[in-house]
Amino acid sequence: KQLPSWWKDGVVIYQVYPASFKDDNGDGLGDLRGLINKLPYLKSLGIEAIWLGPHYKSPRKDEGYDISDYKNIHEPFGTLEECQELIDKAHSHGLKILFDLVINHCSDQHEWFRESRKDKSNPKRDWFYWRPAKYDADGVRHPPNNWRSVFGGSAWEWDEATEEYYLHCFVKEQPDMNWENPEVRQAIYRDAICFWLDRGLDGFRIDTANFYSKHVDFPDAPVVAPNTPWQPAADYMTNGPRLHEFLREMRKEAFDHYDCFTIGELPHTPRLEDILSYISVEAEALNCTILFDQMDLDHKGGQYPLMRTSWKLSEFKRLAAFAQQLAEPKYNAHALSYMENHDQARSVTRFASDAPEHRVASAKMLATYLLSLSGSLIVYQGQEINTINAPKDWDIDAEYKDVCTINTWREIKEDAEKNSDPSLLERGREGIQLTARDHSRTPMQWDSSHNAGFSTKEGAKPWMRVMESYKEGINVAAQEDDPESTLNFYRRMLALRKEHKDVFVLGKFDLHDKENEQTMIYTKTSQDGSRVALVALNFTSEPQAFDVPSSLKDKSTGKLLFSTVGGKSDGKLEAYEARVILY
Ligand code: TEU
Repeated sequence: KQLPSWWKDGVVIYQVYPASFKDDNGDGLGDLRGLINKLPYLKSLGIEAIWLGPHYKSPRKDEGYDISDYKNIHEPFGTLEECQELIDKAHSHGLKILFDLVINHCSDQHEWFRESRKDKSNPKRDWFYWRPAKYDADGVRHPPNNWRSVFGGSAWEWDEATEEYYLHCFVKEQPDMNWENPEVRQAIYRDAICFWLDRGLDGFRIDTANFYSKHVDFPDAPVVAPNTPWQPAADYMTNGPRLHEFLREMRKEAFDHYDCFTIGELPHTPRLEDILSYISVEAEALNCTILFDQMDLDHKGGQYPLMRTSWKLSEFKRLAAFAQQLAEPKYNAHALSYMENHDQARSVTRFASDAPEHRVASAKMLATYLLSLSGSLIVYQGQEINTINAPKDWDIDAEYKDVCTINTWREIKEDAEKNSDPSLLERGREGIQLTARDHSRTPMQWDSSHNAGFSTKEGAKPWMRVMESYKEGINVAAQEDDPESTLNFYRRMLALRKEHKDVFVLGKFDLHDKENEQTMIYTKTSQDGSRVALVALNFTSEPQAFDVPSSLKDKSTGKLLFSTVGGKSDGKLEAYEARVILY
């Protein structure tokens, strides 16, 4: 079978979060019309594809990851006709377009679940995981096991009417669909996948792609958090015994009928052999994956998902090198890298510095890193204008909207009170300020007008507070006019990536300073070995010495491609400088 070609050599994908990209009709939520009008902007960046976050009909308990109708659009975002127009106009700009595919769970308002919960004999009863309660010696009712939902509390919800629990790995309004039932799988292929590919869509970013097969004997998870009954259960919720079978079937029955690209999100999958078993060409399952370990380095260390953990640059680099292996021809797979998305706070704040004097250099340094990696890449909206996290003086209860933040913050407050531990509260607040998903969900900053140009209609109130940083040069219009802006740096770097495709897109990645905690020095070598790009990054606010790797020392041909701070070609990197030398 011939492989699809449009993504094979690597593509740069721009992720749009529909609620916060551009509000055209003035209701405070982004919409499809707003996005359609911004296609020329996206084209001007030099990206090749768009991934649109969930725009389907949804009660939005988890911002659209709870879909109540796969074949329809969330009304405030627009209509089916506008969606078709978006696909067609993206194509006429030469851009591919991917949607989000959220099929581990649906909304509790989806027709399938409404039927399922009606009564035990309903033909769709078995479309979800219904299980009886457990009763203890005192006759007290308990859920079937101790699994903690990813967003807090038990992963089971009691249904009063039919007196059984149903499983929800995420919030209770996101019931998990029973993939063990072949009718469910066929309905998903038909409604959620083929319906859109038939309309010209180019592929999907597949949400929680390793949750479809779980341990359906539902054993208790080991107790790691003794102060709560609900234990982290990712090992049981993901990568279950039938996952390969399900992914292959979905590929064969749906994706293989189209020239489409599939990016599967694989949380909790750190091992190379497991990853390859899903994404190598021989696996005939997914085309590539979104991995988590590198971007989770500074959080997810314990019981609460947003708690800050200390991270080391050496670990960051090790995980970068690990993921870049997937681009090596010997693995017959495809690599994909990212630094931000709608689940990850802003990279400048987390991995470099968002201080006013450092944020532009930081963003260019991180852009040099990301855009010099082999394979496909995702750039998240706002990343190209060095957007930073929301300021620390934002009141968590008033301004943060994400259900994960809200639940976690509630849990932390309760536990702090219960255990008389005010330091827990402080650590919780600090964690949220650094890593909450809300930071990447604030409205896109287009210009310096009211609401940063996101919602321009008179009286419009954006669904999330707009960050004041738009007044400090973090907006598209201001950066358009400045040749030295982060925005124009992204454009230049994306062009260089194409011009030197042999090293940047297809080259072999070799890390040269594994143990160093201040700098990241690596080479990208073309497959035939004839050309090398040396990338030197300073992750600190102090000047750092760097050594040209010995393999390059005797090459007299090294030519400075660029330095992000106009650096001289001496042996020191300035604060947050990125320098690239071509051999
Ligand atoms: O995220 C999958 C996932 O595992 C998340 O729990 C992630 O670890 C978490 O957001 C970090 O706090 C996907 C979507 O990207 C996310 O937006 C959804 O909320 C989730 O699935 C449920 O659909």
